[in-house]
Amino acid sequence: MTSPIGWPKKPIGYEVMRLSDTHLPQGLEGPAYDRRAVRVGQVHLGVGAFHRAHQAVYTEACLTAGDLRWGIVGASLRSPQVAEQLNPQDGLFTCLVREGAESRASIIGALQKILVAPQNPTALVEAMAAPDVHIVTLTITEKGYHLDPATGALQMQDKAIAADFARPDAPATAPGLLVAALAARKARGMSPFTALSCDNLPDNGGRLKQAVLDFARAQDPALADWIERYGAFPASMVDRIVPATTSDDLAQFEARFGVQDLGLVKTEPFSQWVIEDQFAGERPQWELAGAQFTDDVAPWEMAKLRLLNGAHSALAYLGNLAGYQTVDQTMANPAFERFVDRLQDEAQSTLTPPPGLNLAAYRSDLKQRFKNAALMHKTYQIAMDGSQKLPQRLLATIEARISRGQDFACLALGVAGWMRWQAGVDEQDRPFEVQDPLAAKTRALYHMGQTGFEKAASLCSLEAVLGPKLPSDPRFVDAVGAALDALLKHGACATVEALVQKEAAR
Ligand code: CS2
Repeated sequence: MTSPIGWPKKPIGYEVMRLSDTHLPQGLEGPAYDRRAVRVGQVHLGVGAFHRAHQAVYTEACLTAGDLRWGIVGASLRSPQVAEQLNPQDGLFTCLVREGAESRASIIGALQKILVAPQNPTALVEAMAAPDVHIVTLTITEKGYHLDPATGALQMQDKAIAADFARPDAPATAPGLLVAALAARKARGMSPFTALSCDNLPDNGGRLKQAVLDFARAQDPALADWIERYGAFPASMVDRIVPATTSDDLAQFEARFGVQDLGLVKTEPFSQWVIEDQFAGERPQWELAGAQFTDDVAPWEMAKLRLLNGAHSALAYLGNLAGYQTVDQTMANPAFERFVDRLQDEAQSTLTPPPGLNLAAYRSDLKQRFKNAALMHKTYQIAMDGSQKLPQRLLATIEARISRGQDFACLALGVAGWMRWQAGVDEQDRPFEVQDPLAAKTRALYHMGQTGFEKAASLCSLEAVLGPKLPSDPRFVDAVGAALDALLKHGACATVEALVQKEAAR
C-alpha cells in the first residue's frame, strides 16, 4: 500500500503509514506487554480525547505491570469518528505530554477496539455483558445524564430517553445502554459491573446511579432492585487538561515521527484521579499510576469544580469575547491573572478541603497549568455547553457566598461573561456558533432585553440553568446585571481591569 515516509518532505505520490502494531513512530517504543494476550476487562462509554489521555493512561500502567485483564473496549455514543481514527491503528494512539519546549510521547495500547453505538447497539451491550468485564467507565459529558436539574430524577419525557424506553433492544443513551447490559447480565446469572462516572459533576456516581435506577425501575422493578443491591456507582474526581487535537498537532507529529496518528491526544504533565473505593467486583490497580482511593470524593470534586473549572469557564467566556483564542493568551494579560486570583479567593471560602489537599499549592499549580502555552487550549472549547457547566462551576459557589453574607463580584462577572457569550458574536463583531443544547433558548432570552440589566434579568428566567433560588434574589440579579452592563459598555478587558483594581483598593 504505502512506502516509508518521506521526511521532512513527503515525496509526491507516497503516503505516510498509519500508526499500528506493526508501524510504530520512529524512536518510540510500543507497549511493553504482549497486546495479543490482553483480555477485555473494561468498557468505556464516550471515548473522546479526555478518556485517552486520562483513564486509558492509568490502565496502561496496570497492563505494563503485567496485569493483562484490563484491556478496554471504547464506545462512541454518537459519531463514528474515533472508531475511524483508532480501529485502523489497532487501537493504538500516542499521548503527547507538553509543557514549555518539552514534549514527551508515549504509545498507549490499552484500547482494544472502538464500537459505535448507533451503528451496532447490540455489540456494545454484549461487550458490557461479557463475563470478563468488571468495569464500565463513562465520560459522556454533563448532558449525557438526562437528569432533571430541579428534581435530580431521570427525564423520562426527554426525547432520547423516551426513544430508548420504547426500544430497549436498541438503546442510544448511556442510561439505556447500561440498563440493557445489566439486564442481560442478570438474565444470565452474572453479577453487575461497576459503573464509574468520570464526568466533571458533583456526586457523579450518585447521578449515574439515579439515571440507571430510574430507567431500570420504569422497565422492570426487580432489575432495579438487583442493580441497587449488587451494583456499584463510585464517585470520582478526574483532572487533566486535554485540549482538542488540531490538524497542526497531527502534521507536526507526522513530520517528527514519520507515522500518521489520527488518534493522537495532547495533554499536560499534571494528572489526578480520586475514586470512591466502592466496587462491585474486581478492579485494575490504577494506584500504580497514582490514582487515589478514598471514602469521600465530594470535597475533592468540589474544590476542583470551583477552583479549576469555575476559573476556566470565566476565563473562557471573558477571554473569548475579548478575542483571546487560548487560555494561556488570556492569562498573559495581568488583569485576567489577578481576576483568577480574586475569583478563586471567592470560591475558596466556600470549600472545606479534604485532608491531603493543600489549597495554596493547588491554586499556584493551577495558575501554572493555565499558563501552559504549549497546550494551546482554546477558550472556545471550554465555553461550549455552558448551560450544563455553569451550575456546578459558578452558580453553586455564588449560592454558598450569598448564604454566608459574602459578596461575589468576580463570580458574577463570570456568569455575565456566559450571558454575553450567548449573543454568538465577540467584541470585534466576529460571529461564532454557540454550541450548547440550550443555545436557541439562551439566544432568544439574551435578545429579549436591551440593556445589560434587562438581558441578565431575561436570562435569569432560565430555571434549568439558574435554578429556582438565585433569580429571585435581588443581590444576584443586580450583581450579574451590573456586570453584564459593564461588559456591553466597556468590553471584557476593561471590565476585568476595573474589577481587579476595585478589589485591590478594598
Ligand atoms: C474544561 C475542562 O472544557 C472544559 O470545560 O474546564 O475540560 C478541564 O480542562 C478539565 O476538567 C481539567 O481536568
